[in-house]
Amino acid sequence: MNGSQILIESLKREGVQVMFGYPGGSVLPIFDELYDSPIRFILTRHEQGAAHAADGYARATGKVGVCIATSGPGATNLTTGIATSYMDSIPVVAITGQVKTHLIGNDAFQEADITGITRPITKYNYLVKDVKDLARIVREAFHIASTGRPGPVVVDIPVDVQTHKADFLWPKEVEIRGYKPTYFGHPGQIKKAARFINKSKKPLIYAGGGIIISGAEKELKTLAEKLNAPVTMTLLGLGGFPGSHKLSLGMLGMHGTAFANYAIMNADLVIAVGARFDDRVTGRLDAFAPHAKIIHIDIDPSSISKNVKVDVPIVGDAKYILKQLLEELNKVPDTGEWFKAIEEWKKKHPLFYKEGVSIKPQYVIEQIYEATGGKALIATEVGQNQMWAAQWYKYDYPRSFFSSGGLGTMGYGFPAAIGAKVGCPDKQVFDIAGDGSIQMNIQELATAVNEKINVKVAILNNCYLGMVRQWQELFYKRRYSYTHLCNPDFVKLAESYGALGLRVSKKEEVRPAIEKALSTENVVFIDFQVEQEENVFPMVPAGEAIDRMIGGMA
Ligand SMILES: Cc1ncc(C[n+]2csc(CCOP(=O)(O)OP(=O)(O)O)c2C)c(N)n1
Ligand SMILES: [Mg+2]
Repeated sequence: MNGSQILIESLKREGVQVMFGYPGGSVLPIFDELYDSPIRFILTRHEQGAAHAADGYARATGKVGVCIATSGPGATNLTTGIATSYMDSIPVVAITGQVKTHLIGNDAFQEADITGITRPITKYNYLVKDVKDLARIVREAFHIASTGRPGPVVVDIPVDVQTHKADFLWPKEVEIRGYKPTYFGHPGQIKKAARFINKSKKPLIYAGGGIIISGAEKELKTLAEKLNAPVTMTLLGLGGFPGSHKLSLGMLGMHGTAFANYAIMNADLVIAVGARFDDRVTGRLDAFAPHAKIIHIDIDPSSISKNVKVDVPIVGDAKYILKQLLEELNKVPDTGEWFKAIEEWKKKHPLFYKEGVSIKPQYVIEQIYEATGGKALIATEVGQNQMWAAQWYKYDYPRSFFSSGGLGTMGYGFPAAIGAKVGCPDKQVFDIAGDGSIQMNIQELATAVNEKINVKVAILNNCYLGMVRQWQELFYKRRYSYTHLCNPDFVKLAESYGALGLRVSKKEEVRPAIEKALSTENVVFIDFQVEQEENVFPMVPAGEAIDRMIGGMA
């Protein structure tokens, strides 16, 4: 077989059913092989779109997402998507073409040192120098991407390697020296954690994206119910515990609920599961959770005690460790008094927005929630739209919310929604977008329409780079420096691609437009002309302790 045949055969053996990408000179042999391969190929209109679509597919299905691009500019266009997946621990294999082996280092046409460029934004990367190594490398790449703390892996394949011949040798097992993720928690540490839990009167579970990655949602729910302990989630943890459950406090952190932030600042025990104490969660570090002992369960040993010193570190997979912990727990803490305090905060400081005659963006999200019965898959862009989508839709299911948390990539949501819809064709998929962000990958309208990937895009059109404007309003004396947007006509724009465009300028049109989008067998853009200077509250100003919130209090 030649290298391209070996690649495609390897992808098939890995169970790859779909790839997203864009062709070019250095991947021509691979594309020739794809031409009559059973793998569904989705031609995006920009490589960044392909990388985000592969990421959205991975988040929605739990499988490894695959994208491909040519050398040089094709490969560099993937990098924002790769970095997005890296920051959020998403399993993606990105295949890039490379110039011929003997030209590497010669500043050849369309040469970019993509293994060098992506070293800090991949879990691992490979330059395939010999076709004999290709099958093994692909096998390893999928293994590394999907095990332990997942992440993106780049496989860079020079175009001559794609045509060189070798026998197809598929390794039975993967054996990588120095790479052995730990799955089971240390029994001594589990016992210690159980002792801390037994002594606690004000426990709080702080759940991150690791819950969803490890499929630990059932164990988490059992634990929370057994302890009668409140649960707060990070942005990436949304859906890991049902948002409508009575023990849910919603999201914590910079734009978290006031009661979640008060809870973590008053808890005597924080059980952090698959979360990494990101600065958007902790606020001022030396003031974070001052009264709490901290148990930290995480598969990545390097994230333990990285930002916050913890009392009981447990390295391993969240699902296994929660199972182990549940077996160890016999006494259940009495959390009655704790819940009284929490109920008080909930009553005093609920999530809140002021209704008016204009369309409030929060109202749009609530209506999407109601119209879909909370069963849709929701991708977001970045900015206010993202935070409102996190606050006002209740995520009851894992793998139902896709957002660029770590990198905060504008332009992520639309292609990610496309990838999610490809992975879950029977689900309604929304991208909750900002008018700024949607224009960063608007070209993917062509992909969605041509491939009949019927995602719905709800643009919260505030004519601003809203989140930046909010900071300018609050911290830069309302000097709106280059954040006002003069937008295209989104309805005409959608129509020009063959999608349905709807404009909504009155409150009473909101729900009918959502219903119309849901019943339309096409890609739909809804231009919601929302209140322009609405702010996301509550808000913890940068560098403050997370109970020092401003705004949004009823
Ligand atoms: C690629 C990229 N560039 C810049 C930023 C900085 N940024 C964060 S939010 C934001 C504004 C987003 O505007 P819009 O998409 O309209 O969303 P809104 O906040 O108005 O809902 C900007 C510029 C970013 N996150 N990503
Ligand atoms: Mg905006």
